[in-house]
Formats: sequence, structure tokens, C-alpha cells
Amino acid sequence: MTAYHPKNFERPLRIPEGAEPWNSDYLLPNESFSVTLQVEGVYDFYCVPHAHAGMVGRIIVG
Ligand SMILES: [Cu+2]
Repeated sequence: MTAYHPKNFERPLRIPEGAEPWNSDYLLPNESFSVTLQVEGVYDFYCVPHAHAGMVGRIIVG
């Protein structure tokens, strides 16, 4: 999963100002990825190969 952030393929900023963007890259079935969100706010993220099919998500911290 990949944060909406200009550092990730020039996507628009859709995480809090000052928050670190993340990009898990591709994951195989038994692989995992974790991120710790330190800044309160709304984080929108997407799946690089499936965003066009609606595979997106939102995390609210705080
Ligand atoms: Cu996907």
C-alpha cells in the first residue's frame, strides 16, 4: 500500500502535513508491511496496481 503523497509517483498530498509517506512496494501472499503513523490526521492510501479499480483506503489517527 502506498500513501497519497507527491514523493510517491507525484500523487496529490492526502496525508497530514509533515507526516512521512510510505510505499510498501509489491507484496507477495506471505509478506507483510507495517507503518507507524506519528502525526494525527487523515491518511489516504492506495494500491499501485489496483487504484484504478478502487483499491484505496483511509486511516484516521487521533
Ligand atoms: Cu491491490
